[in-house]
Amino acid sequence: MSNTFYITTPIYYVNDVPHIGHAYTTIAADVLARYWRLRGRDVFFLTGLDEHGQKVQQAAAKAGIDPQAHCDRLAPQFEQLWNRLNISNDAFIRTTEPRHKGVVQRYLQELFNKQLIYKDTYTGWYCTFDERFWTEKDVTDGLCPDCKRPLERLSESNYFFKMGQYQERLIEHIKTHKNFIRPPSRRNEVLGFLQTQKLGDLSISRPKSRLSWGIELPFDKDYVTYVWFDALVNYVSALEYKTPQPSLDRYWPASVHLVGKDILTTHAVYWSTILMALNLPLPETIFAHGWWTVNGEKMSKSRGNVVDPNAVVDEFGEFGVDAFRYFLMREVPFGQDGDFSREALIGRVNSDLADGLGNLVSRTLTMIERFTQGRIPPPSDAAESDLDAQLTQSTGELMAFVMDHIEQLRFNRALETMWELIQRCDQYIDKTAPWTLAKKSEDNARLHAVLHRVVKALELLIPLLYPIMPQTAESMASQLGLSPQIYGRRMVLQGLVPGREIAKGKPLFPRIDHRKTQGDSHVTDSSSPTETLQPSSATTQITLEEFQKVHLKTAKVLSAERVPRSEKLIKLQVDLGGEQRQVVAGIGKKYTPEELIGRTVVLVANLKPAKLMGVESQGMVLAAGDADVLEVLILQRDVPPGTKVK
Ligand code: ME8
Repeated sequence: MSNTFYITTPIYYVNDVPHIGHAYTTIAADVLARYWRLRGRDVFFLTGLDEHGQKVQQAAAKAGIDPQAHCDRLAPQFEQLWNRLNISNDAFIRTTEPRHKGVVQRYLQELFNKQLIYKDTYTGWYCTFDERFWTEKDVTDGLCPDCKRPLERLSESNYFFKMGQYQERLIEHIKTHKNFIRPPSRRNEVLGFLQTQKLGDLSISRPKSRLSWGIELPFDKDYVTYVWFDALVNYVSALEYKTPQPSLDRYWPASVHLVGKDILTTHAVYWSTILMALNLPLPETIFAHGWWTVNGEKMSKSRGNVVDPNAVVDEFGEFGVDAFRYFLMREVPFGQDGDFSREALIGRVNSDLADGLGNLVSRTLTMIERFTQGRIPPPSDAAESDLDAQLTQSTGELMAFVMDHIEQLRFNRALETMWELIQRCDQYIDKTAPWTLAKKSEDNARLHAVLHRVVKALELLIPLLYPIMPQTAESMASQLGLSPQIYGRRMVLQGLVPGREIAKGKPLFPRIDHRKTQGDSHVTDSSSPTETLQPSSATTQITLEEFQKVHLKTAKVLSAERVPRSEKLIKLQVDLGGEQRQVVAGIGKKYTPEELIGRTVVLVANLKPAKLMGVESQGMVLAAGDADVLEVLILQRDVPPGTKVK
């Protein structure tokens, strides 16, 4: 594997107000950049702005200013937001920079010289808003299929790039490079389109009479280049002047172009064929992620529901940045669509961050303060108990899974797995009961060993948490006396030194009061979330015999679909080990059918069959939560279907 890692985000339209969609792609890119830096790769992380085109020209005219001044006025809102969200990009490109323009012109000239660009007259339906022509078959009632605005019939001479001639080569490339377009559903989509439709040539110019705000064609002064040709070239032009030389050799081809699903075709088809024409290698991966809605609705200026990340961070105070980063990476599988709501964010902050991670760190620190004079206790030479061995083993195994998940862009599963370790640490503490050991002076060595082991597990967790929640990881490390140092966007821990003082500080995440209305301060008590040192005792006790009446078994989900007309119910076909069952589960608000397929869940196998909305259910899937499902119990690793759970 090459030791470089070049990651890009789309360059966003300067005209837009930055919102959670832009933040999503940029945070995901940041996670990968931070992760690979920690793993020792030579990372280059690029983001930036797309500043040419009709919309910018129109907006500048409306504001009565020069387009360049208009861009200069707007660009800082993106740069400031990335700073605020702790984005560790190595460079920020703007397509109005003279050196970028020079590279675009050089490439245009090269293609023109190779006769891969020709002039032709085209007549078609044109959408001024989307700045594009539509073919006859796309258009109904003279309206733009995309924005539904009226189209104009336009005839004009333009320059065309011979994109069509690369069709077969592109199909072959996609077929032979399984990671080129991801996730696989998107790859199939692009392949399907390329295999059934003839790929036409691409108009890469606009007459200045219609649009002057663009890069002039080097071979015809009456034209500027099409904004997408200009924009896509940023991925290589930046390597010519934003990094130390020789950087094209060093970083190209890109490791990952992260994009939203809206711009997959421009990347997978336009960009790939342009690169072929320029004799440059294609990127290793183009990953198209899903789309965020807000409270179930499409986000748009006209609906007035565009979520400004600054406002989210402002509302949640000093821990807002990491809560926001956590939420976006945890809430939906990368590649699928997601829905943003304040309630969902608060739910995650409370259950995962305050009660989960925050509580574990806080109870560990409190025990070290109380039982070992605030100093990291030494490990023990004594033989490990089964409990110890289990924690050590699962820490190692789980962390290997986390790395694999991050490398495969399964950010939500990486976090799920980290939270499994948090849970195992909690269980280890509950079972070893340090508060009982502390009462008996002869158990001092055991007490020390137990607390040491918990800190050791956290020490391994911190670097993996760091790419997603850099501030939290740093604060955890400082509080646990691990002396984090930041070296050029990488965090290095000094390691676990017995005897070193811890520095218990403020809780990592306070609980938020759901009931308060937006705009209030939502922090219930910034000094202390509900810290649970000892597990709470159960209210109603049952005997083992009573419990054994319930048959719990693992079941592999073979297929899943929504029950029609129900928001909540999902119908699953599961393999119970030689037996197939149909189960209806009320988990549809939290899960999509796709993300359940192939997962191993836990089933109450001897529950009387019942009908839910007329659909028979032969069992019950276990899930955490009360009225609302928070999380289905999914096994981290596959075990044979039908295995007993006890
Ligand atoms: O398309 N959910 O810029 P753009 C998820 N300039 N991601 C979203 C989103 C949403 N609701 N809304 C936006 C352009 N995004 C071109 C790109 S690249 C050479 C040129 C993210 O400002 C997502 O990454 O419209 C999407 O692809 C991108 O913003 C579009 O940004």
